[in-house]
Amino acid sequence: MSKKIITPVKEFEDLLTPDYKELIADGPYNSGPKTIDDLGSFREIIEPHPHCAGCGVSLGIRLGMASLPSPEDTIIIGTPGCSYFALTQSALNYSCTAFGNQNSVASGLKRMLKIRYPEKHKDVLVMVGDGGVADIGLDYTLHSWFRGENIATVMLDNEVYGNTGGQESGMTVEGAILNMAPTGKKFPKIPVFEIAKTSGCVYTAKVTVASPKKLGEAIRRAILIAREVGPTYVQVYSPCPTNLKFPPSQTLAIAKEGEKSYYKYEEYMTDEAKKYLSRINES
Ligand SMILES: Cc1ncc(C[n+]2csc(CCOP(=O)(O)OP(=O)(O)O)c2C)c(N)n1
Ligand SMILES: [Mg+2]
Repeated sequence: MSKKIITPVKEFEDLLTPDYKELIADGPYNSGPKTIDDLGSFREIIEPHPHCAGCGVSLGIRLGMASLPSPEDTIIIGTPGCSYFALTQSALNYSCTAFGNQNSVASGLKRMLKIRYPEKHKDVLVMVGDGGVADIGLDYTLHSWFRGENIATVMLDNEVYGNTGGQESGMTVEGAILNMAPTGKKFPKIPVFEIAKTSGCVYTAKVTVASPKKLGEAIRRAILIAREVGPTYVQVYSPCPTNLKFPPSQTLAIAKEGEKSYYKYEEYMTDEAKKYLSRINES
């Protein structure tokens, strides 16, 4: 893959918006490696993007994009949901699948990339919503973990089907009342994080958008470990002001509250994953 991921057709160059020109000239990797500390000093997404004010998902995506170990050699696989909108407006390789199908598509793609580029790591990162992982895509997600596929899966957990107006997902908290769940969710959040550990994931982390450094480190580790050890999973609490009906200015405060109560930071890795990490960190 080339660092020139978005190359406009010559005839259209002049017609591009200044934002788009900036994304090409100063994207997340065209001008050297970027980290979360550099966010705000480079263009990682075209604005205005169609996310609601205070969107936790778009923040999670921005932080994730600034944490990729090799952005130019990464392809992000998504699925319908709010995340689609930011990911299609970034300067990264991205492909959207049929809803729920993401880990199957990612598995095939990763296998193909290993054959096509045996001498290089090509990272396949699944980045989708809670409905995509925990509901409609759960079967395909689990089976990619059972098979030990070398892919990293990130769930942007806004605890709702945000994109379709507020249905409950398996990750919605018990009792939550949503636009299209007016009598309240009847059962607790599905323990996908725990399931990941017992389904073949060699690295898992639970983080929130209120702790950017932890989030960035988790995604970086998940991608690195997935290269050689096995499937990895990161669950990111990304609160949704529109559907959960809190003021957009409160997203970080709500995420922070979650971090202190039911969304505490957790990280798990197998001994093999630990050894791999220390080996590559030393070299
Ligand atoms: C096969 C299929 N079923 C249903 C839909 C409709 N659909 C699109 S997005 C979505 C919900 C997405 O929820 P989630 O994965 O939590 O992402 P969010 O929008 O909350 O970020 C649904 C049900 C679809 N596009 N395809
Ligand atoms: Mg959701």
